[in-house]
Amino acid sequence: MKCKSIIVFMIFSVQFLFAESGYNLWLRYDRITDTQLRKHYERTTKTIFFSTNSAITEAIKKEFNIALNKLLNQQAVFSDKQEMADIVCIVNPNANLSSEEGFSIQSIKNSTQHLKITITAKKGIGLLYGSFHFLRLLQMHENIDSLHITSTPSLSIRILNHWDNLNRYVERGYAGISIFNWHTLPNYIDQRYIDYARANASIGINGTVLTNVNASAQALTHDYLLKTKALADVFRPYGIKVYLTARFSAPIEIGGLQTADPLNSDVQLWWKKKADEIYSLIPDFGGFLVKANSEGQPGPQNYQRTHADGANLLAEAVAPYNGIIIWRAFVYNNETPEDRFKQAYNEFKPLDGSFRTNVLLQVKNGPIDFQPREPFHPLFGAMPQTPVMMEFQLTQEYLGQATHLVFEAPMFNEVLNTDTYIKGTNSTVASIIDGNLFQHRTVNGMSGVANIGNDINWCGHPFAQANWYAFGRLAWNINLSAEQVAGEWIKQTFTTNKQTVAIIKNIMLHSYEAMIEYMTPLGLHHIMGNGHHYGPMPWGNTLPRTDWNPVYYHKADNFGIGFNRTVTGSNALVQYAPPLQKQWSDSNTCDEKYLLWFHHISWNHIMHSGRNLWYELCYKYNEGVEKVKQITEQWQLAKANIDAERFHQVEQLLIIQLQEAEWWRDACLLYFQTFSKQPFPINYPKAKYSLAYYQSLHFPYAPGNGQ
Ligand code: GCW
Repeated sequence: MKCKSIIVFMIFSVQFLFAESGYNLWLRYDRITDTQLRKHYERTTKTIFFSTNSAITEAIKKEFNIALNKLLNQQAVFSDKQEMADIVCIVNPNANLSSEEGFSIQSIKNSTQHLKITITAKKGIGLLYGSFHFLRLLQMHENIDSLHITSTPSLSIRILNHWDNLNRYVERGYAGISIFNWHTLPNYIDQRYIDYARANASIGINGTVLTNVNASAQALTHDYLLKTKALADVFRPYGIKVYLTARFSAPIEIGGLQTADPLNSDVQLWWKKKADEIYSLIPDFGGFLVKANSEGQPGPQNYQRTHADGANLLAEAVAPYNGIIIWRAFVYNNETPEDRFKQAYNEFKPLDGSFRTNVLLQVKNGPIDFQPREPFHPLFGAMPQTPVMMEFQLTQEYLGQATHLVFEAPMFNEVLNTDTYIKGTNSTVASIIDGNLFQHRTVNGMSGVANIGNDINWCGHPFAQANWYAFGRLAWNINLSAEQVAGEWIKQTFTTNKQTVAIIKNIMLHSYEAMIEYMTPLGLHHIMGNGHHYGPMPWGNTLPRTDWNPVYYHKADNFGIGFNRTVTGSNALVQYAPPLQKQWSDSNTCDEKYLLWFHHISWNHIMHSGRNLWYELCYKYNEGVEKVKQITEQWQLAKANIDAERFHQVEQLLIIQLQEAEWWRDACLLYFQTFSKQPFPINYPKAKYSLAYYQSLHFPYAPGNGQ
């Protein structure tokens, strides 16, 4: 009996050991089974030399240890003899690189045909990025015999925004609670903090905002700053700076002042002292991220001051320490009955030129709010004198949260590659945020609203990790294609098997368009359930504010559907450069993917396909559902080369996704049909339930919405 139970126990523990929880993300370093390749890599990585020693080089050594052990079953050996070493890591301040974070990797064969890899950087941090790059090549089973790589980041600030509250609740978080355990900090350092830093550093992320933009002043109290310092100390060897959100009313709430007026000298002094205190603990503190006068947050407008007054107040305080202020442009507390689309532009454009040089303006990719597809935000290009940062949302608040497989890199590409025409052709959004178009070459950046929580696999859906990965890689190299990023991620996360990589890549690259089609095709937007933002609710709600009501956005009536933002409507189009205005203001030349963003279109309008709008809508919604079906089938083909645990997780999630894609299609179309009054196409799949049923549905519990 005893013996039997020991055997059973052993079987379980072996299974447990080899189960793939997803915890290791893309730093999985799966053992290389191709003997020839492994032997070659082993020979090339036997000894490693470092020209310098620092906390960063220690971090690199640890990573080599982990990686070589797992990939090759080889201990990393560090040698102090450069000539003898196989991998030579050199810090050379005079290296021919345009950035202190950049690196070069060269492989050279010596006279005896022995391969030597040299990684060079101006500083330790560049070596860290170069080493991670090299390890990525090994993980992807790349040929390393003739490497001639030089790489420098496109952007200087590559930063995650955590919408994490101090009580570990994550606003719009779908992967558990916050990984930052403020209760046990500063004394308890969770291994997870180190693994988080490793993961970020491996893709070039160099900053993290630890706290929610809906901020608590408590984060700025001394006790909490000690906790932040503990995290900063863990992250520093990985090149990651910490930032906090600043609640504008903090001088009142924790400073005992009567006002937070940015022009008040006591307020100014309070922030200066706060900055002194922070920097005495964390000398490389990044700065503050601020959401002000938006969705009920306090801000300078409470004192009849401008956003620039507010931003400059904080910028002044952190300037002596080279800190920065990231001021968000996501504002819509405007009570005048103006199209919400226009508000950020209207408030911020006049302030161009009035921000201190250490202020960056952070703008969401589109003008409304992280909808499945938005045209780019017209503030990109509108403020030449201000460095404008991109804010993407990795947590899929409006993109199926953590149950839908949606790879966001195609969306990042789409937005970044769009031509704004603001300075003639080739004025892409990318060229604005990377500082090339308006010469903001020293500070520029990109933020990703993190999709990270304490779920074992960090992001909830096994594929959601890919959005974190893609964000980091694109912030490093803004020109990477979704396809390239997907390929890299799959090989490191799932398998290097060519066929399976191709299958999964195909799934990922089609997932974004599929989701748009089954949720909000042809430029529909903001028709989701209110509050939790999950599932369809085009019929609207009874909330007092019109801009919280889906019917405000789709404006369906007996004539047609869509928001008229042309000159005969809200004229939001005037915020774009003339060539785009021209193209988008004519419903015949407007890209159909944006049609209902800009036009109220007749149900009988003939689309490029030859179908009328109603039929096109039916077609698109169903096409989205069909694409999910295809994805589900394709996933089965990947089974042979994927670990059973993650295969099954995704398999189950795809079933939910398919049901919900059908839910979106049927609920939206039944509702819109009450206006179009046209039949469904012949042989169209019959809705499972009636409109009344969908309308009476008590929405399933969805996380991320509430304290
Ligand atoms: O999309 C909305 C979210 C809010 C969020 C806000 C913002 C942090 O629903 O939860 O608040 O955007 O970006 O500030």
